[in-house]
Amino acid sequence: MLWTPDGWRSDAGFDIDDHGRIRALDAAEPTGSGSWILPGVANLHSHAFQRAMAGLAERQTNPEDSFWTWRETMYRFAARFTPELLRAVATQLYVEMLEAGYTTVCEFHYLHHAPDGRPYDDPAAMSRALIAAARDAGIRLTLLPVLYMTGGFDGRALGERQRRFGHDVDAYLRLIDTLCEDADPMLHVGCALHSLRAVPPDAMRAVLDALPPSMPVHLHIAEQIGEVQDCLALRDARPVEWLLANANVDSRWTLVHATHLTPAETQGIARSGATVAICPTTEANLGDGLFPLREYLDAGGRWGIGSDSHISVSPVEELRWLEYGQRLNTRHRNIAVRADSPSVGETLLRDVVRSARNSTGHAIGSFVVDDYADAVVLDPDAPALFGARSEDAIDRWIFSGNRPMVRDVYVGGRRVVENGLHRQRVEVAQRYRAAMATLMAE
Ligand code: NGQ
Ligand code: ZN
Repeated sequence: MLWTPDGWRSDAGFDIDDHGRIRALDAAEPTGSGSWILPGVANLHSHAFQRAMAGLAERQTNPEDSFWTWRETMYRFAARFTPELLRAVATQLYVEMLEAGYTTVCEFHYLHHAPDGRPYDDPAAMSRALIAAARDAGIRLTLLPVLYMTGGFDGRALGERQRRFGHDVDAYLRLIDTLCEDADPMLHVGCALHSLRAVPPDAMRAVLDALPPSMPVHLHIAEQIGEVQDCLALRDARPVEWLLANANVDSRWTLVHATHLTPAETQGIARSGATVAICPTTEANLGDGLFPLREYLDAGGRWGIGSDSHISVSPVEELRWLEYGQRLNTRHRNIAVRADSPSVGETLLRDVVRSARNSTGHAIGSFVVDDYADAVVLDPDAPALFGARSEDAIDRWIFSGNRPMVRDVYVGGRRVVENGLHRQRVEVAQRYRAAMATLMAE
């Protein structure tokens, strides 16, 4: 059974071309084998290196521990990475993503230079480590090199630990140009502005004017109350309010952590056609706050999910906690539904697949002709799926138990996960173990 934009189809299978794009759905290989086949999920937000510090920031450092003290711990850890270590950690992460059902990742990459801030001999060395990791794992990549220029809204210089993130506009555009030369069906290059506090307005305009108008643009927008207050103090507007007034925000934009919104901002994002990247497990872990999901859905807004700091690598957990956060907050059940879509799981997954193309720049998302055949096959032998019917299969996947139900994963028609296991998981984990020994030794 194939989950298409028209619902489940038992008569369909893929006919794909040499690049792994769907040529027809009326299909060579029938898929009616009792398996539930879903589109692969796009992970809209990742900082790959943070996978290696999952579980290492859960000890109190200060009675006032917050996002900002977590960030200090994260910066200390970030300082240890070389291109080789980044490649080993990212490959492990991408293998885990594929096993969980993510088939594309947007890598929001700001660890560009050596720890003292000097560019590597190859200024793209860290980006190339991520590209190599994605290729080794077989995941589709949207690489988003990040522009990071200032340490706050007041334009202060980067702190010592932030130096390896920095570029001026020209060097940044050169990096994008260099990376675009490597683009292929598995690699799309986009633009990321770290946040309004890290990119001055004139630099933002210069970069957006210089880049191709179709290129995806991602940025962290309003994760913390503190940054909303700073933005109000220095730009006389809240972050989303400022962005909507000062940039041509449209469907090429992805706003990450649009957590703190007024009703007018919620409406404004929805009207703009931008995508919000919600990262429920990281936002919970960092104590950010809750995205106003119901209001945003009512306004017709687009959104997708990201695993961000990778304290969890599972689309199931992101979607489950997105819904549960709303239930806890409103003391009601079944929040993410629509009049014509009473299943929470289906409503969530339908929105996620709909945002994939704009946000990643890849022809992906749904099982339709011309999209890549990126697919997740659920395991018909998983007890949680016994007796499943088309109307409850997706709800069972998202809301039932903790045993992974992903059996096989295909990227561009190529099987990379078989019986729940990535083909290279053993070798990749060995390299990760060695990398972790080095990272923990320092
Ligand atoms: C990041 N992470 O860039 O890794 C950020 C923290 C910041 C999240 N926002 C750093 N979750 O925003 O300054
Ligand atoms: Zn982030």
